[in-house]
Amino acid sequence: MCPAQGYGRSLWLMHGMFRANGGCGYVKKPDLLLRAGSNNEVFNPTTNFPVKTTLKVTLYMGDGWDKDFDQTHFDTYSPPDFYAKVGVAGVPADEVKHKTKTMDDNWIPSWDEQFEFPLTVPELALLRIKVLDYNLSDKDEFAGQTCLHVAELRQVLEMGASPALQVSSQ
Ligand SMILES: [Ca+2]
Repeated sequence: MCPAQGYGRSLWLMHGMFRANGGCGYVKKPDLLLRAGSNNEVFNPTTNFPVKTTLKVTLYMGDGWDKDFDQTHFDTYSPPDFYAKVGVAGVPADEVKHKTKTMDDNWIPSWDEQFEFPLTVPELALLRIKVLDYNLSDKDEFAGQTCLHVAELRQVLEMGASPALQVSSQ
């Protein structure tokens, strides 16, 4: 994760979007944005499409903060209390956010939690993972984030289930 604080939400989404296609800077528009319908209508993101695929995200653990940050960077007298926000940005129907539990006083949090995102337009979906340090009386502190193009995630077949995408946090 890149601890670049100060990046706005839209800038991070752009960053994730253009990381696709090998990061060459060119990402082809998905076909659904290029095709016109039978009555020459264009794609309408607010249309309710059926669920096309379900993105399953397992957040196992996070590591590396103790090497990149000073021991007192997050909490002065104890290790940080990390939790992660996991969400999808895309068409309105697909925009869902989840949150892991907070791992108190631990530089290497092991959340081991799974979240499911039913996606109606996976072609336009970006997976966003953000880690914060929980603080009881103060504002939670940003610790890192990443944004991934769902269409480029590796597809795995699970026994007895429909095709699903699976990633682990980086
Ligand atoms: Ca804290």
